[in-house]
Amino acid sequence: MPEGRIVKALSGFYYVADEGRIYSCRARGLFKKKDAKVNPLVGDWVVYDAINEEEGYIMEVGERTNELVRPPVSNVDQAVLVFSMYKPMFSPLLLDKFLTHTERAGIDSVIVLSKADQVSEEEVTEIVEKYEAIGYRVIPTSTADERGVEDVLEVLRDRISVFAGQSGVGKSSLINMLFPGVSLQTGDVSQKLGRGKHTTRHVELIPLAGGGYVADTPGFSSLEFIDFSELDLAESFRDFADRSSECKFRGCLHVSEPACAVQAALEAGEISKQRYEHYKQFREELKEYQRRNKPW
Ligand SMILES: Nc1nc2c(ncn2[C@@H]2O[C@H](COP(=O)(O)OP(=O)(O)O)[C@@H](O)[C@H]2O)c(=O)[nH]1
Ligand SMILES: [Mg+2]
Ligand SMILES: [Zn+2]
Repeated sequence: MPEGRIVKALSGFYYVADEGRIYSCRARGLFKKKDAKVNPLVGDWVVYDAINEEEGYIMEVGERTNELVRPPVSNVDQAVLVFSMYKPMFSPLLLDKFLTHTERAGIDSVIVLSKADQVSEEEVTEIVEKYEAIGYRVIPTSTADERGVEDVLEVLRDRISVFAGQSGVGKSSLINMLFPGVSLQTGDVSQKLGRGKHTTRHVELIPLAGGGYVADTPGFSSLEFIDFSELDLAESFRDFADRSSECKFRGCLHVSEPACAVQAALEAGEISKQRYEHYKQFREELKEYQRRNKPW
């Protein structure tokens, strides 16, 4: 039986893309996966049974590499984190926070520095070098001179991407510059209207001319440390995780443990003091979240 990818889900139909065709499929109830029951999600690879050239049934849902709740989409290859250099000002704290969430979700990140035309070259370079040293791709862009277009198109190619970033950073402008005629839903607006938070948002994967898909709804709108343990948080800092195997204690949280490779790297100036400060701040937020949400 053929395999395809769910690119849209609406009113009980799953739209499966396969070799340039879209089949509107029904699912035969829920699928058993080990002991839990799973519903098909946009992004899923599925085995389907076509009854004609337009319709079919989903027979099987493939293993997922990851799964987001808002928007409900699976198998995301990367988050494109859009951060503007100006209005709103670049916030390393917020970027580090987004990165903890993408790492926790098991999704790679590409950092786009938008509105690069508004600041000096030095300011841009400093951020590029800092985050590339940790292992993230960083692309400065500007709609004023179409800077970065080729680089962003290249990283989007053949992958499933979800855009993320505060309201006003230039997500819609960027999408318009990259793909004239394609629109990104304003998740921002529906949240202001009080929707979006509790309802399952509709999401659609938009196929890109060069191959790959972009989710039409921005992701990572909630940045609370839900579903994080203290160790999860430590592991969500790539620069720490790279060194933690050299810490004396397994499960080291890099705070006051002896023979900690992360604290040593911090002393040696190999880990950014600012990143470490953010880590400690997020630990407090995480503990506060856990206190507020105790089940007793
Ligand atoms: N100077 C400059 N302004 C930009 C750039 N990208 C977006 N903007 C402006 O920033 C504002 C917010 O952009 P928008 O795309 O709506 O942001 P979104 O809320 O993230 O979708 C708009 O006024 C845009 O014109 C850029 O590269 N350079
Ligand atoms: Mg927008
Ligand atoms: Zn350690």
